[in-house]
Amino acid sequence: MQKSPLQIARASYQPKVPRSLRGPMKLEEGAPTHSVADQEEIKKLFPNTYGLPIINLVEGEAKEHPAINVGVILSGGQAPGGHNVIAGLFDGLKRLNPENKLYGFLGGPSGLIEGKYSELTADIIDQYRNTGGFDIIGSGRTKLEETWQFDNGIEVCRKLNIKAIVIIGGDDSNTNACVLAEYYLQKNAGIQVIGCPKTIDGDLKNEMIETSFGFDTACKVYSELIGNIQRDANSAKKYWHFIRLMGRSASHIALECALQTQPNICLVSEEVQAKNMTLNDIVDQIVKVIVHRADKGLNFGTILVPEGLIEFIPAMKKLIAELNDLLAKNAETFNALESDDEKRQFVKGVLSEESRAVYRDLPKGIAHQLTMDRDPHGNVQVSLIETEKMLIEMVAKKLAQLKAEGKYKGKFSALNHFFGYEGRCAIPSNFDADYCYSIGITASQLIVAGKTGYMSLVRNLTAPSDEWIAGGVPITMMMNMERRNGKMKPVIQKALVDLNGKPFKYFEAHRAEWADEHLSYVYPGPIQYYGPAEVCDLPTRTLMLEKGK
Ligand code: FBP
Repeated sequence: MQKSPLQIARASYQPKVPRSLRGPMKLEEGAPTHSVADQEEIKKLFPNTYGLPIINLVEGEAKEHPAINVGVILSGGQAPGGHNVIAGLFDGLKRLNPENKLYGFLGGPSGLIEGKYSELTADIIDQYRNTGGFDIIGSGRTKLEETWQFDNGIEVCRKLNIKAIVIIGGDDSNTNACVLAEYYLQKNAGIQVIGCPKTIDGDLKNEMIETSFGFDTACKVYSELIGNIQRDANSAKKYWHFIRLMGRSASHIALECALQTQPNICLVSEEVQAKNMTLNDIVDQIVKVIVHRADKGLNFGTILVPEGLIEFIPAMKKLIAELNDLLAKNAETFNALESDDEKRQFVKGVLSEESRAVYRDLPKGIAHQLTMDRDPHGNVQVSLIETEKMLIEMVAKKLAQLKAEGKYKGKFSALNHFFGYEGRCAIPSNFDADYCYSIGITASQLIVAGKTGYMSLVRNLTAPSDEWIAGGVPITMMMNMERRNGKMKPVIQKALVDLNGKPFKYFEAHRAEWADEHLSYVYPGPIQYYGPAEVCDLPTRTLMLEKGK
């Protein structure tokens, strides 16, 4: 297979790991933990995995370990670094006992249920070290929630003599990991389950998990592209670029990209919700900046739009919640309707009066997208909703009105972009390559120590990698009860942008200056893999600001 010079060079990159992971290790246990909310309910649902202590890995003595077989699953959307988690897990297991075996379940969680797997040998692992993508075994979004699925998993694991499963996924997949761990303990199945924090969205973070892997690389890729667009905008001086960024509900990606590139406008969904803004308020806010810049002869600019925006406009949020419930309850009737118009009429008939009015006023395309299939976790597929195009349409209309009233003399020519899939499989940055490899080694240690219901944890990430702290956090500690598919369910609490947090505060303090005529664009350029640490190893601005750096 032909490889690029960078692919060849990256194959021999040795990820940096914390000092504690370099030699033999031992586990130190802290105090018992509690879930972030709804403690009584979570405790009742997870009697065996609730309240476990936090674990730290420290240097220890070499010990002999009997050989074990482990299975690994990649779950959900791709995120740079997934292959390195698997490589770290593989190397960690082989170091503990060269007879240890690692099996990869193919195509995501369904591989476990259907018994589709392949053994991951050294030859295979070597081809995927420090590469982007999840293609080593593939990924999928099947939700593990039914007893028959768990029981199939037991049979498959027994056949392969698998003692532990590692699930690499986001908040929903790690919730599943915990449900599975609890079930296997209740059944005395002898199968441990360990989770790993993956998602470019950056919303799987909390007191213990400082960031999910993939966020760093994806944001750097998008920021490079945004920087390039800003330089183009500043050269041609004729387009407004509306750039929608992936990230599902939370605006972490948009905010991080704004911190890296200093665009003229960046919308933050969490702020829209907190200020109870309507779609019209958002349009007015954009128009104000465009008119102001036009007055100074600047008919160009950049606007970052988080993909989850629409869900955070309070009236829209209410509408989506109603749609989620009614689609879950009336799935059969709804799906039996043939035309889009019939579906629209049906929906209008069952919505509350307030939501009906919002639904009726939406552009048809957006209204249709809101009733399309949910993902297996019941989420609206926001990556399919073209919010940036809707905003361009609405802004153009408003500017035309202002022009007619003599209040706007500029020229508005807009281009739309959506950056998401471009960054999910990029070659992991040094940060993600090192972080993921360390997460993988840590998972191998949690497994041989017999732990289950834990997430592999590496923290202190703004310090040099030498000083990172590895260990495990009980997944139940991150849980609360939320409404999903019309029912209350235990789930890992999603981290949204904290409007009192330092990254948002920094953005808030500078955005007026970035919006104005003073050209403050920053051009981050491509990810650098080789060179000085201050260019190549820096974590995200979000993480640095959160840690007061
Ligand atoms: P995960 O939450 O599974 O990590 O997925 C992240 C993500 O890229 C979101 O940002 C996006 O909304 C979604 O996946 C897109 O899903 P799909 O890959 O199914 O199109």
